[in-house]
Amino acid sequence: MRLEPAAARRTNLGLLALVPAAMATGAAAYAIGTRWATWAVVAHGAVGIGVVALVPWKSAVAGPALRRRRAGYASSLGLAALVVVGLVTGFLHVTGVRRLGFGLTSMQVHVGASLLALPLFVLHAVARPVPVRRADPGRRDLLGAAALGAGALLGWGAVEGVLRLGGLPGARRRFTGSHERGSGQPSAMPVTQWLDDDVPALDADTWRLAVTTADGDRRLRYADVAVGDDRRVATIDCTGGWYAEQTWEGVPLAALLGPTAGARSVLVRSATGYSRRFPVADIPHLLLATRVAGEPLSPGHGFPARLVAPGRRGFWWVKWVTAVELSDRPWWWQSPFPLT
Ligand code: HEM
Ligand code: HEM
Ligand SMILES: Nc1nc2c(c(=O)[nH]1)N[C@H]1C(S)=C(S)[C@@H](COP(=O)(O)O)O[C@H]1N2
Ligand SMILES: [Mo]
Repeated sequence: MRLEPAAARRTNLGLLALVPAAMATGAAAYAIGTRWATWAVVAHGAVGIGVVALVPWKSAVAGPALRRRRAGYASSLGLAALVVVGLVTGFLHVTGVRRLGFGLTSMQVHVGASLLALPLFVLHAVARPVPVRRADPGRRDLLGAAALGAGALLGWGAVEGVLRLGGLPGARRRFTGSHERGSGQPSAMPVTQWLDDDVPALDADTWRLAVTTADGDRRLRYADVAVGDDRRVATIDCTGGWYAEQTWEGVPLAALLGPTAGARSVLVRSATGYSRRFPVADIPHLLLATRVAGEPLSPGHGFPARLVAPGRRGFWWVKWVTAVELSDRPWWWQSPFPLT
């Protein structure tokens, strides 16, 4: 099939809109831990299916172009390969294939391939520019965009329908898209690090928790912290694509920190150097847990103490905590996603 130039242009423009929209909605689905995530997840699914819908048209553009071997065609093929890997792993995750082997989850490969595709996408769109005529989109451009939008939403609904009718595990994913793993049974819950942290072997006798407030510094021992018996049922939801509900037990951060007047954020640091900064308004919801399901934390899950941050995604739940400090920096003074 050979496309008329206007249809080829519409196809490329469609991808020019959809791929950045996929990146943005994917990132939002990652950043949001509350019910609002639903919107990002549904929009992301629909946008992703919109990309799939354009595959036949884009193939018709790319086929003849490939035979011309224009400069940069190899990088375009690399882009196509990464997008295909991203699409396949997106659907694998959704249908419930969580692990791919080599210690990788479908979701990790999905995000990894998509992020690698981003620079190639920018290069490609710059090297093969398509003029965007703002003034007068033609009737067929508008019809095409409307058909693509409707098809994408219908396609998303169809995927969800198939998951439910087929009784597939994907029908039971949380509003973030995550699958349940090890609720009420922490030993069955995955041990997950954001990037490259190793599980440290910390000794309860030598471990200290540094607490910094307006009144100065205190250093607490394990026994001082382990007396905390506040219980919270809360769901940890990893961006790697799993979640678990557990009963966590420990000391409320509010009790450790006392009055917060004058402070704007609290920094929670790990023995590994990993840290997250929270707005002071979060403090009433935060718990420094020493136990889960009635047992001390395992080393993998954060022994001696880890943060429980209900309503926030897993990467906020700092493990192996060694310091909590009130500070006058705003909480957003940090990378939106951890860098280690
Ligand atoms: C998922 C995103 C995309 C993929 C996987 C993709 C892939 C490809 C491939 C494999 C080719 C053929 C090899 C080549 O000539 O480089 C190609 C050609 C082309 N692409 Fe893309 N592309 C994507 C998005 C875009 C976008 C956003 C634009 C422009 C806004 C665009 C414009 C073009 C143009 C103009 C050609 C050359 C057509 C010709 O020479 O006849 N592509 N694309
Ligand atoms: C080129 C970029 C991307 C494309 C084309 C894409 C496409 C897709 C597709 C087709 C699905 C399956 C949707 C469904 O059937 O409901 C999916 C799922 C998902 N993607 Fe992406 N994606 C991209 C980038 C990203 C990025 C950058 C992130 C995160 C930072 C991300 C996070 C997710 C999540 C969390 C799901 C699961 C959603 C659910 O369970 O419904 N994606 N993606
Ligand atoms: N110090 C430290 N804490 C961390 C991480 C990390 O890499 N280092 N990963 C976070 C991420 S991404 C998640 S999902 C949870 C996982 O907790 P779990 O291993 O107890 O399941 O820990 C969080 N706390
Ligand atoms: Mo995570």
